[in-house]
Amino acid sequence: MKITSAEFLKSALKEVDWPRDSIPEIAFLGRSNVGKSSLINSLLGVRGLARTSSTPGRTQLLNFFLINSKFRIVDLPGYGYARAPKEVRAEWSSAAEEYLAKREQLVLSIHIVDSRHEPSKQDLQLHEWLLHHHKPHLIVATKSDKLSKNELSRNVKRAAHAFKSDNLIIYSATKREGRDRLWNAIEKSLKS
Ligand SMILES: Nc1nc2c(ncn2[C@@H]2O[C@H](COP(=O)(O)OP(=O)(O)OP(=O)(O)O)[C@@H](O)[C@H]2O)c(=O)[nH]1
Ligand SMILES: [Mg+2]
Repeated sequence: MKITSAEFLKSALKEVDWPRDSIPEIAFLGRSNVGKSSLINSLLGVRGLARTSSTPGRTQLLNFFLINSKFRIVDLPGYGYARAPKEVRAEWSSAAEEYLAKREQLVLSIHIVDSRHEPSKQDLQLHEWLLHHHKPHLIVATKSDKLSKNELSRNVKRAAHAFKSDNLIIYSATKREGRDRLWNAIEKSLKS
């Protein structure tokens, strides 16, 4: 896909503040610090559009980006960030959950996992939830540049087994690996 424009629209937590139109949306979700915001930037080819950080919990709100005036990308807060205060943690996850459960124009959820690590309990729970609620989704194993070829192949097999899915996209935000495959999947979901 050719990106002609990519702009940050707004950050929001509660439903009343989400954009009120029917433009299709693609959501990015996954554990805190897994590389969601970096993936969005590399996908769009715009450095610094989504804020990234080496400290987990950087993205605390739902961030909406308008792409080509046609669809939106939504950067959701990460889960599993243990150091946040309990009340804050509850509010983040409930906002992300509320979004996933309610948003009618959500056409695809992109579930990002770290290719180095075995899927966590929360990764598997989220996957189960998406399946159970018939939400179109795909799994992206990112930070592939941090592994050797052998390690990567072993880990991807392990993740495919854990998620009971052989449809994982391997990605690297630094090397831009997997970008074309991911764009193809996004374009398909926007057409259907
Ligand atoms: N080597 C490498 N580093 C990456 C990659 N993707 C992300 N990172 C690094 O991982 C750290 C976290 O990235 P973010 O994109 O901020 O992660 P996030 O999932 O948005 O984090 P939160 O918003 O805190 O939930 C940063 O230091 C990034 O530079 C990748 O593909 N390769
Ligand atoms: Mg982020």
